[in-house]
Amino acid sequence: MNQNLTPETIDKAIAAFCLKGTLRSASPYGNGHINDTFLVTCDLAGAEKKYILQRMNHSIFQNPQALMENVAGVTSYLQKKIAEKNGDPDRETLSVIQTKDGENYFEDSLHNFWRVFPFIDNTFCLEKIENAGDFYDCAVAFGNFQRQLSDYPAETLHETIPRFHYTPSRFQDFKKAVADDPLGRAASVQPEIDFALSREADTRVLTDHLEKGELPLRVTHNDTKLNNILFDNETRKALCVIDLDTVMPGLSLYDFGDSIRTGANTGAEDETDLSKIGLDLSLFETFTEGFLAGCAGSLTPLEIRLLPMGAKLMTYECGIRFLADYLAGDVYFRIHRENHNLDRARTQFKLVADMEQKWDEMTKIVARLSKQF
Ligand code: ADP
Ligand code: GN1
Ligand code: MG
Repeated sequence: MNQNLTPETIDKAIAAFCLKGTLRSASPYGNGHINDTFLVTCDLAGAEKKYILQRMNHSIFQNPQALMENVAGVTSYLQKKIAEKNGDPDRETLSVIQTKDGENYFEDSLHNFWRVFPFIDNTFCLEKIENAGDFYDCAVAFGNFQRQLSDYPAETLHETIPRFHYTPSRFQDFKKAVADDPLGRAASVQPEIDFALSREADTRVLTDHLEKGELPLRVTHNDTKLNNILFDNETRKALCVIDLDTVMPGLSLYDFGDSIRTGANTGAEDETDLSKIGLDLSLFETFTEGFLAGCAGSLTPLEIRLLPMGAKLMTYECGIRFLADYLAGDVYFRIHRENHNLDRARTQFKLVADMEQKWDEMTKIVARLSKQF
């Protein structure tokens, strides 16, 4: 359990929400890097009723009220869309549980910010792709998520983390972390720093197209890693897109790229044996096919052509974010061991290097599949 959170603090937070039944237990849950997540189990007339309680990461999300306005707006919109298509709005999207005061979140006396979602039962999360069919479903689900939100009033969305995927700013932040080097770590990671610096020109490719008006700004998820999708235990189908904290205007290529980064990697994000890291071209193809199907013809020819760049840039960007955080003293991403963020940065850079080796194949796959859509 997070050191700063006592059972009393957690119980007080739970008591603020309109939950059904009497509280039985609350225990840490999931593998997210950002929020503190708890599975809350209540007893309702002998049956179990479960919820997800989260303490939002307030230093990362500086305006929890704006964040929850986004999440409440997007989830109620999705609920309507899913119901119109005779889907199950209770399982195919999150919904926000209100506090007893009718708010979307609860601020406690210690300045912690809490929210509750219904636990979507009989589901599982994947940390690694076990078969291509799962990855295809994931791609359709993320593509479909983007399409479902294509007519969402984007101007009502708050930017929960400014310039979240604006890679040129991430690059400047990275250079600042190298220059500041508060723990004197930079000298020991010079090859990784050089790898990142030598690819500066890439950082501007997508944003230049965006600024010239050549790429459309869409409502995107922006954090489409594999474990942000719940799969149905019974059907093994991708059921629900979760972790909606960064739903904001963005590029379709961000969502495509972040899924390739996490799902088409032959190894784990924090693998220490770099020989296990690489791009699985067959999974790249599977995801591309599913994403194009999920977006159902809504991507422009330039978006499609840039899909390999989306994959490379999201991987590179994540790598410089991990390395910057390692240099800064691990203040952003939760770590579970020494050098965890450095290990994560190394896998991302190895994956980028492998994509560069496989660039022609990636481009050919996209060109071939684009003819079908
Ligand atoms: P983080 O921002 O820290 O990644 P997430 O919102 O992704 O937090 O939640 C962390 C994990 O908790 C998810 O990967 C998933 O396993 C689980 N989870 C989150 N919300 C739900 C839910 N409503 N039902 C079931 N599991 C959930
Ligand atoms: C974080 O919240 P989570 O664990 O799904 C991060 C992503 C990174 C990812 C790297 C809000 O995602 O941007 O790509 O870690 N989320 C935020 O694993 O910074
Ligand atoms: Mg998550």
